[in-house]
Amino acid sequence: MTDKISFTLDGQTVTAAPGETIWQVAKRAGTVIPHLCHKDQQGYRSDGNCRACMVEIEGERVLAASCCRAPSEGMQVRTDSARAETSRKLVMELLLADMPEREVAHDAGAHFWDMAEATGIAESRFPTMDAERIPLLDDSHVAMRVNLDACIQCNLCVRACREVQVNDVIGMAGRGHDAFPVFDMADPMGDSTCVACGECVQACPTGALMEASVVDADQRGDSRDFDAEIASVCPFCGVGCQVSLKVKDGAVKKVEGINGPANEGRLCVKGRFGYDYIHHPHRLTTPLIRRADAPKGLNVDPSDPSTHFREATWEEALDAAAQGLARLRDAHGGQSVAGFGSAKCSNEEAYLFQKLIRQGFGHNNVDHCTRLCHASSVAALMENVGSGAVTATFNEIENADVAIVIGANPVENHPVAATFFKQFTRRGGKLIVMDPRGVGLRRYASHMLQFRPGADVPLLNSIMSVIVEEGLYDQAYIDRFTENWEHEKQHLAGFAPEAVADLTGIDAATVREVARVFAGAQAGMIFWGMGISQHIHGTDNSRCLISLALMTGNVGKPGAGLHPLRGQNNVQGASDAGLIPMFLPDYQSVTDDGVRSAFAGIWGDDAVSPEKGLTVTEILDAVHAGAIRGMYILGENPAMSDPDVEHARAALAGLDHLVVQDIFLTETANYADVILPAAAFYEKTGTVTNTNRQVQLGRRAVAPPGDAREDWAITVDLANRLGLGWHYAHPRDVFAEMKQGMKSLDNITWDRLEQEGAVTYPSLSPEDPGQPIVFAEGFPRAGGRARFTPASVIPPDEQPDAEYPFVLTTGRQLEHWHTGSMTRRSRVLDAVEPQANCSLHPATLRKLGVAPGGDVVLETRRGRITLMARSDRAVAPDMVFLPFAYVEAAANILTNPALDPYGKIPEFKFAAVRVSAA
Ligand SMILES: Nc1nc2c(c(=O)[nH]1)N[C@H]1C(S)=C(S)[C@@H](COP(=O)(O)OP(=O)(O)OC[C@H]3O[C@@H](n4cnc5c(=O)[nH]c(N)nc54)[C@H](O)[C@@H]3O)O[C@H]1N2
Ligand SMILES: Nc1nc2c(c(=O)[nH]1)N[C@H]1C(S)=C(S)[C@@H](COP(=O)(O)OP(=O)(O)OC[C@H]3O[C@@H](n4cnc5c(=O)[nH]c(N)nc54)[C@H](O)[C@@H]3O)O[C@H]1N2
Ligand SMILES: [Mo]
Repeated sequence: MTDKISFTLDGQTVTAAPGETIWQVAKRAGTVIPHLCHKDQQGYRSDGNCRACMVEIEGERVLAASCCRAPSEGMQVRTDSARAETSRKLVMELLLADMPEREVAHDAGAHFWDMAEATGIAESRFPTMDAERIPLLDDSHVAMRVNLDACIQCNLCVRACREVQVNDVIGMAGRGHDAFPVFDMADPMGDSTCVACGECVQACPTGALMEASVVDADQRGDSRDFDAEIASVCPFCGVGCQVSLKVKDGAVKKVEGINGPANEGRLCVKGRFGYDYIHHPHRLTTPLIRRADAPKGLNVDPSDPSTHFREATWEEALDAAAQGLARLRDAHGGQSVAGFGSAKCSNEEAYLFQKLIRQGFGHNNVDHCTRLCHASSVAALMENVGSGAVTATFNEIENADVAIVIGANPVENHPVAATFFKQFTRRGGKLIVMDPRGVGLRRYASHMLQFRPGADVPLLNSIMSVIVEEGLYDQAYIDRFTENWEHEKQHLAGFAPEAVADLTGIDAATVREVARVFAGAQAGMIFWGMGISQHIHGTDNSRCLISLALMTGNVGKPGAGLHPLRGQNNVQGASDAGLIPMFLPDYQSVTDDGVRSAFAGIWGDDAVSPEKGLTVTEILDAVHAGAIRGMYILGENPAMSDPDVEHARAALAGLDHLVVQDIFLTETANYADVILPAAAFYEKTGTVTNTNRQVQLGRRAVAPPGDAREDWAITVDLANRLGLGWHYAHPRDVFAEMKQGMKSLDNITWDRLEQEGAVTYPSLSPEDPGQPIVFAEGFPRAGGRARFTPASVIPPDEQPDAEYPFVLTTGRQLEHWHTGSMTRRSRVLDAVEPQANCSLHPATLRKLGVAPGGDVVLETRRGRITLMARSDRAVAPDMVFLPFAYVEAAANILTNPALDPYGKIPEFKFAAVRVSAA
């Protein structure tokens, strides 16, 4: 089957790989055969319906559609025969008759016009379509326009929606010439269940479906009217979708997905339509210094900071920022200053930030949002696997037959990864979803375990106890690659599913079945998210997942692996780069003398302290205790994201000196003494590392507004004002230095990234695109063995009681990013989800006497908020789901700051709450 096929194409001998179509071979050979219903992007099935790509095959009576015809040995194919050309012309003429003229086209830059030209057709002899029969303009969606007079029924939008993104919103209704795309049954697009990924818009070859931003009031535009096209990486989540930015007049006009290793051309609503936050009038454009008499508090209007801040030159602001920190260092010691770095910035920026704190202040009090995120997962992975990163890319699900998704909601939070998960189920893969909420993936799940929140350890232990009881484990794998199995086995004996069903809410038969399905997999993957990590027993939760993978031998082979879905676009990279209080870059312990002396060699001094630093939440506690008096905060918004924000805000207010470097005047910046305006991601160059360990290059596409500057350059200037004598002219210089101390970057160079866009680490040679799967030959631990660490049941810190009878769980929504600083300033995203909201079960709302859309009061031991309540059957009757993006009803006024002892992560996913009608 692997044999190449030889055939002739227009008289030339060419070869095809098995499965290749004539169209693909022709393209490789330099002949682009006209095509409309065929999309040259991975994931699109050829349909062969438009007949624009017909070729002649010798000996065959009828012409063949080259996009879906595979060549056979010795076949003689002509793209240039008179018959083929005449046929393609006829098709184009017929289609042209159905389209508005190019002068008045919805999209004068549509792919269709190129193809008409390539076919040699400028006008049609045929009568135009009867306008009466065409559905009217549908402008019901904020982000997209539907103009079906340009529809050629090619069906690409249906395939985009159903087969690529697997959303099943678009279908064709009507017959023959009167068949048109419809949304759901026949809703206007804006009222349908469309999630606005825009895949259909990207696929449409004619402009029948278009970005609203490209057309004017008369529905005319030109998608190719841009000045430059720049390849970069989406700045939102850890999937790391590669994008092409179309820039016009210095602004991003439109975004398209390109073929990155993670996204294969796909995007979600934030990546495609959420880019415009960078052009929002609230952008910080000038350095700001607090007015002497301005009180610190949440009191600054981001559209007019002049009440509390005055504009300053960069010189003045950098001097003030550095002198304030240096004064504290000199008066109280370096320990009195701490830093929060950013997972929204590049690897180079993260690296420089941790270097500034370590070198400039002689200690390790530097951390970032990973602490609130996968810190517990990383703690468990480091402990038991020897490495914190994923063992396999999420795309490996292609080779799996079973997958578990637990405590993660990828349809909303990693939407492009979710498209691959959904496709996996369409191919027959078994998907086991475990979540207290009926998350979007449940529609695709073979097993949906909607269990009690906080009961992950008993649930996972009961699954593993069945695997032990029924002898379904992989003894050969366990013997060869693990340690502590006997102990784990004994421990699990106490967790028969019948014994823990009351705790988990899942009946024993279901648990047994799930255990058999997962243990029976040829290759199984485990994906997890914040539902696992954000608990006081988050490390135990992850230990269970690691044990489950190990006992079934599901690590280190295709289609198998452990994959904590990383959150921020660069949280993997920021952690790798050393924005962690116990680790220098590449997770090398600050307590290790050899490691410190290696960095002393690279940095030219022995500034690194051998003492582990404080974590995010410990730093804020230390501010309250008076031990920390100054902070440098880069691209984080703890005044919204920290658990117990009243405590965090009081800490920020109590600092003697706070420097905030952000793109907006955030809630955190409200407490700043100096605000440094930064360039946003699309305004700078740098590398980022996604959840798949793929290091990718972001390229500057537009200039930053006003005097805003790239983060790395600001940090360098501050370092030099602190006396550090740094010389970096470009992020590439920083990257070169990082490579000296980071083996993970071996074989990855800036030049390679410029050429290839992405390289996965580890990369074994200068040619190796990187290893999607690691640990086939053992683990980076003593003896090459991974470890089973048994986990016992620890209940959540704050149980519901008579006073606070509900369980509060917090998380995310598709359209908003964390604290809302970016997405609430994006026109489309804010229009789709404009109002603070929480979700309750309809029966609960009825009992409370609140109509869906009415207001409720949520109260915990820490505070209260009032906001709109949605009715949602996916939420258990005794739970409230609350997103944390809305300052006017900030979730973290309510959440419990109790910490996991290993990862030091707070229990964002469980608090006791009282709910009442407002
Ligand atoms: N749209 C959007 N996407 C994002 C982000 C965003 O802000 N907005 N943020 C990014 C970041 S940094 C991160 S870390 C990721 C997070 O991505 P996810 O991990 O998917 O995030 P969450 O919505 O916080 O929580 C996931 C799930 O945990 C479930 N859960 C709650 N309690 C429990 C429990 O006790 N056990 C289990 N097993 N599950 C429970 C919730 O019901 C929820 O469905 O998303 C990234 N992507
Ligand atoms: N209740 C609750 N709270 C949570 C969580 C939860 O599930 N529930 N999840 C936690 C998790 S997983 C995370 S990761 C944290 C996230 O917490 P944060 O990291 O504090 O949240 P973001 O809103 O992402 O903050 C990023 C900041 O970076 C700025 N920014 C964006 N781009 C740039 C840039 O290029 N340069 C600079 N200098 N700044 C930039 C943005 O304006 C924003 O202010 O929240 C945590 N808090
Ligand atoms: Mo996160």
